[in-house]
Amino acid sequence: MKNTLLVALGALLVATPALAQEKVVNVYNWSDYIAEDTIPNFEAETGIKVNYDVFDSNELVEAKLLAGNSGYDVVVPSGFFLERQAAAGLFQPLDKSKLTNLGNMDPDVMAATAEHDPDNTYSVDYMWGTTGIGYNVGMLTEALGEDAALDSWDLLFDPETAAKLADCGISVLDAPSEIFAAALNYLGLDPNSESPEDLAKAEELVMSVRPYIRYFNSSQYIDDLANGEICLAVGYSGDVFIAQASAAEADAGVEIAYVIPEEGAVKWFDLFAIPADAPHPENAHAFIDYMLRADVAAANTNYVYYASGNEAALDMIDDEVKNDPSIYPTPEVSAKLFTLKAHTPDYDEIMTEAWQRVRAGQ
Ligand code: SPD
Repeated sequence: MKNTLLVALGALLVATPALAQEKVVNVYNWSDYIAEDTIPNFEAETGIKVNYDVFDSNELVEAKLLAGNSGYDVVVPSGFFLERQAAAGLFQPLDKSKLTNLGNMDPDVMAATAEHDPDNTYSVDYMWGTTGIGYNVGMLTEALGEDAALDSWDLLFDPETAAKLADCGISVLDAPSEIFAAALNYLGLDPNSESPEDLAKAEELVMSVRPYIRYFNSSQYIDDLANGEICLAVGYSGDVFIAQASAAEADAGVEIAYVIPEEGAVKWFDLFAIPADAPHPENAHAFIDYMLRADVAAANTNYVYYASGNEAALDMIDDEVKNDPSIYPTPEVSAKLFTLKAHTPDYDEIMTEAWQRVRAGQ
């Protein structure tokens, strides 16, 4: 009798996950990507406790999702990774009836993210941005001279220029798809090329400046730029602005700038999605819906300086953020931006090998 009851109870829990759900949501988001009070406000409003983990690379999220049983309810990969993750069945379709704030989204952003996720079946945009160059204005002027052009990928990819910056410190994102895409674009090749010959040319270019690169990391550069430990970082737009704001606050004479180089740069979208095996899908929807509220989306963008995918938030986004062309690029600059497509497994393999050689410098 006791056993029958236990089995029946177990079956009920499996059949009705919503009933069984604890008031918990496990979120895995990029580091430095949310306002300080967003999580406490959500918890106070909903009674749902947020376990919040951070990552600084798409590869890390993908590895966790592929391993399965990540325990995460909400993850935030970029579109060009989500594209193949969705195809591999790693997400559950969003239940749009539970996303009451979906109507706040910018239709242009929805159309752009539908290129990665047709009909936005599995995902909705959080923020978007570019991968460009952050630099210390004083240090670069001193190393390169007053008249040096500070708006070109030459700063990284021209060996003569990079050599002059080696002492003050260059950092590069540990993000092979993005760095090789920037290199291909600089060489006048298709940034989405999967040709091994093109990859070899991109590798050769990055290798030519490898001796001048101090490190590869996708988050350390924020503090290092702000403190004057490095003078140039290939980085994500908002992260460079965070460095800029903390340098200004420290008032120690460090001035940081961000540039979308004239040759063009990657534009990416980071998307909320719910893993297929998420333990708390109801709470995941509640969390995503909260993040889609106009006031919440505006507060996050005002704090981290990335463009919001939320159109209704625009009125509440600070003028200095929404009028900054490095955050919300003008149509002229936008025309130079390009998006990335998911790589095939075969290309991924040779690209990863090439990246290991670049990192090792041999
Ligand atoms: N600190 C937040 C960084 C967000 C970066 N998103 C990266 C997208 C990669 N293409």
